[in-house]
Amino acid sequence: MTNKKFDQDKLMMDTMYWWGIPSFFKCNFQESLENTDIGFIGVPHSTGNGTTERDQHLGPRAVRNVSGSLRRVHMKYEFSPWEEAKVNDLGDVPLPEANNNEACIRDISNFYKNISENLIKPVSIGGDHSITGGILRGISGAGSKLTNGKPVSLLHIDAHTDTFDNLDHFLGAKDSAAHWASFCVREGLINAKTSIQVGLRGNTRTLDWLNPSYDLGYQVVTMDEYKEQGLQQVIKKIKSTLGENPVYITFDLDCLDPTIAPAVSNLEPGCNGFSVDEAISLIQSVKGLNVIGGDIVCLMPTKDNPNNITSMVAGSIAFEIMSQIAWKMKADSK
Ligand SMILES: [Mn+2]
Repeated sequence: MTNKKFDQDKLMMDTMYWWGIPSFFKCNFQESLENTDIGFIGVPHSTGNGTTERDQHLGPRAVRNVSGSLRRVHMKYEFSPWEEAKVNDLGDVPLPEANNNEACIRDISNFYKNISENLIKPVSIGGDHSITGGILRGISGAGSKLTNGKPVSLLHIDAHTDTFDNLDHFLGAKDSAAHWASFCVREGLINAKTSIQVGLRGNTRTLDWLNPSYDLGYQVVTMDEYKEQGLQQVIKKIKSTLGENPVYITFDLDCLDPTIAPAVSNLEPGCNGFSVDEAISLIQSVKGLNVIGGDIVCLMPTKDNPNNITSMVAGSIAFEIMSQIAWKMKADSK
């Protein structure tokens, strides 16, 4: 078989998720950090959220498995992100002390310091939501090359605030999935005043559950407020909040309606979550902004439907975040 024919055949087969080696989006897999603008990274961590079944470390593998079929062009922006940026699968963060949350967060942070040093914009697949704390310790704030030493403006789409300052620990985890959104503000990694939490919902355990977010200075749009104000108004609010700062997007899959994302760790079945269209539109608020990275968290593959719908949705969200970064690179190169 000639090389040309093989290349043509491969091009055809590469669109099948079940053919070949399952890297993220069938990207080139490399452990070296060379020649990379955007890096997909797996963070197989699940000891930062002990409230649920502990299967969130299986998330990266599940998204790798299905994401080959999501290697597509961006119809709305009319471009191919894969052609605008050098995008590679950089593998998984090694977490040899997997059952020790604090050790894992330290290891995640060290891994991502190296990512930032190499000016790679990471799109990470978790893992529970505590990974965001480790990632931001690596890539944001004083000394960060990716943010020029600044804290990030955070676009946080989630059913929960993750600012549970009142808890000393979360079933033993301190730098936990319930704490990261508060300690990152105190450590100068997130500028809360230019950050926004969107989609908080459900009947909570206490009436004052939003107070720590307000006290820290976050802009907050609960699901009830979203329904009152409408999508366009909230998009305006996101844009005006984030401003021209370096932006980080963190997407907790539990912000979605449980019917389209059943395999998440902290289901909120009491009221509707976002549709995929709404979630994608919220992410597209950052079009043209300096997005330095993002993550998708709380996937629980062992709870997924047989068609892997939650993993497919997680992959689609990862594609959207990556596309925002690639779009900005395209705009800047003109
Ligand atoms: Mn969360």
